[in-house]
Amino acid sequence: MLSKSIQEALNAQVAMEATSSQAYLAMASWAEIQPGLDGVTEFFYQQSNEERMHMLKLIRYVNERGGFAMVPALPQPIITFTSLQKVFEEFLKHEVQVSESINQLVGMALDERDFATHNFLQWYVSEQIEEERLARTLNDKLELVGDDKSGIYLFDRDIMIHRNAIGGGK
Ligand code: OFO
Repeated sequence: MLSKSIQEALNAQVAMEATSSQAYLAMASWAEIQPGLDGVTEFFYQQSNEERMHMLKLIRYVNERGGFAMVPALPQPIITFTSLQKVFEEFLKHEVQVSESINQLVGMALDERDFATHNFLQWYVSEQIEEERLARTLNDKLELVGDDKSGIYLFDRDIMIHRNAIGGGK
């Protein structure tokens, strides 16, 4: 059985994963209407699906442990961006926040000696290492490319290769 405080914290994480999913969906939609960003579009549609899966995993865990997972109301995410760089800066910012939140949850599970939740959260800990690494790699590449159109072309062409290489897609 989950304690009230752990249940609340897990529900807050549900909201965070749902917020990530919406944020990446908005990025996908923005990218889709830009000329030539097919790779980036696909990347964010897949990221969005992945975040939804992270949310579902939490929902099912909370309910399985005798709690009640509450589907949250969500604010509208950022829907337009002034550059591709801005999109990826937001992506990294988001992932760093999610990692911090997971770390806090892990600490809380330990404090409360809720070892089942602590164990459950280890999957998220590893996932966040990969997601942050992916976001940083992509930001570094974009910084190198700057405004160079052929660089952006290659970035878009290769983005799914980087995603698969770093281990995204869970
Ligand atoms: Fe849910 O993994 Fe990133 O945010």
